[in-house]
Amino acid sequence: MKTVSMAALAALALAGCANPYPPHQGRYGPPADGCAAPCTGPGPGMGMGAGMGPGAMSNMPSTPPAQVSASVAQLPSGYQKAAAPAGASVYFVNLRNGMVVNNPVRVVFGLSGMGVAPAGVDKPGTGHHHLLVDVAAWDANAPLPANDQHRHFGMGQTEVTLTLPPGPHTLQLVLGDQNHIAHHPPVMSERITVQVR
Ligand SMILES: [Cu+2]
Repeated sequence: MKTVSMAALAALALAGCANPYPPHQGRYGPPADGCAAPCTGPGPGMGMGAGMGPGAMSNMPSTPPAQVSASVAQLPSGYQKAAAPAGASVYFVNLRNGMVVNNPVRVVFGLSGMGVAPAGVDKPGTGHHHLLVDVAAWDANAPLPANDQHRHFGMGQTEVTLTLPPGPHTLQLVLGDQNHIAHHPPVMSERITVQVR
């Protein structure tokens, strides 16, 4: 009984991962990266996820993924997008879907398989962080806008503390190249919802 239940959970998690993110679009869900974990809770390289198994997170409704355009290696302008190595991932170090948080909200960005470089620096295998707040759709083939909903960390910052209006807010991390364009394929985190008190 226990085995069946676990298998069913795993199948659900895998289905939830694979459907919204075809392999050419995203990279945070492949089974090799631990699909079942990042999709439902703790991602790679997190110390605080140990006590939060799938059971603890199962009560929290998952956040619908953002609509992301299918990434192309080369833009119509001829611009060659920066390549992301296989297995690269970006993730929230200290936040999980469904968390209740107080202002100001500290958001720590995690990155594995790539390095952080300031905007404007052309170095293969690097990028800078972008935090998308309440963004339901974005273009993987254009520079990310710069505004309160699309926050750039072009100095190479790996965390931010921000004040958000009370209520639910979605958060997603996207790595961008020196020109603020997502890599190919995009390196993006799970989209999560936090409840700000
Ligand atoms: Cu940027």
